[in-house]
Amino acid sequence: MSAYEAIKSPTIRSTLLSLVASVTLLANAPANAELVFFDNFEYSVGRSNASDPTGLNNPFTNQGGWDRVKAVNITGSSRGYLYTVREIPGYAGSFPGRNSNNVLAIESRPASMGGQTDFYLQFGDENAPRGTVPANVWFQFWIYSNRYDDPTNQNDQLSAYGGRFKFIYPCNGPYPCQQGQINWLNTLGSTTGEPYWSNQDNRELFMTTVDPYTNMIDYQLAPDWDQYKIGQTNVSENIRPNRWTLVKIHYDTSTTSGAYEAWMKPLGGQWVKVADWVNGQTPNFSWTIPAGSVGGHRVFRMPTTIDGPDSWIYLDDFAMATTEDSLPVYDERAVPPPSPPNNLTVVPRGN
Ligand SMILES: [Ca+2]
Ligand SMILES: [Ca+2]
Ligand SMILES: [Ca+2]
Repeated sequence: MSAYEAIKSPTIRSTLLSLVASVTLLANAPANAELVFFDNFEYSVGRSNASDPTGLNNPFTNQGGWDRVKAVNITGSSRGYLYTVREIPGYAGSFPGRNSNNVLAIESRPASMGGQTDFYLQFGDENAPRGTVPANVWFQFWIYSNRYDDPTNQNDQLSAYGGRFKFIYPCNGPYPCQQGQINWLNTLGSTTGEPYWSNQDNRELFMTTVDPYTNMIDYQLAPDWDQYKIGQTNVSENIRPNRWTLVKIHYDTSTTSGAYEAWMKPLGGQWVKVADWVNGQTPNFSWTIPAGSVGGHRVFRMPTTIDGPDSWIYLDDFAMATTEDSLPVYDERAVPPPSPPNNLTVVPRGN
């Protein structure tokens, strides 16, 4: 159940209020420090279903805690599928989420179905409280971009990407989100954004952030027409094909001084800070939020519109929190390299 759903229920709301009362007694814990939303995708959604035209009553909403879904296999449209899987074609390892047997599949078909996608999981809605998506918000999820060439051509998943597409799309009103209703747009794609624009390989994914109405974010070393596409300030790590990557994102629009930071960690590897855009700290950068726009959002959708080649992206353990410390921590051990055998006898091949 999502936080927003909880607020709509009087019984749970009173329970929550008493919990809040208890929490405020804990002197060292900020009362608002919490994991706001978490979905481990441990439920079953098929790829061929289309049995819920409302998008309001399906396993994503009933078990995953989302508020609405739109996808070909749920509502009938358009050009994208959202489902859960227990196996990924071409991948033999275990899943990286906690006790994970299921992951989310985000299958985008703009190329084979003739146009950009329009599909999403939605948290909150346009009438939910401001701050349903917190002003100072942390996201974290495991992500896997599949490139699998099936020898039998039954399960080819040869993902590739356009330069940039919406991934986490928040709003304070109806979609498409209007100016003044959106403080940031989280985007993925093959381009690395400002300041480097360094990647040309459309099989690789990088994370960028866009100021959708180009009136707040200014990377001052870029031309004005490009100043609002802030990308990876470190391009040594990214969401590589056929590898689980843990992604952590921080946006802070709780004051007039905006901030965007992001980190990536390969399964078994180390965190790398890949984006560092903090007003007042990052050189040659300003993000000034109009007073009327300071705050969080009422809703977000993921991913909405994707154009370009077809792609298959998998997610596990999607989390949204008000503090970094509230996010799940993974202490997965890197698989040790195999020890060289020391008891073999070399036997020349005969004849
Ligand atoms: Ca899972
Ligand atoms: Ca093939
Ligand atoms: Ca400028």
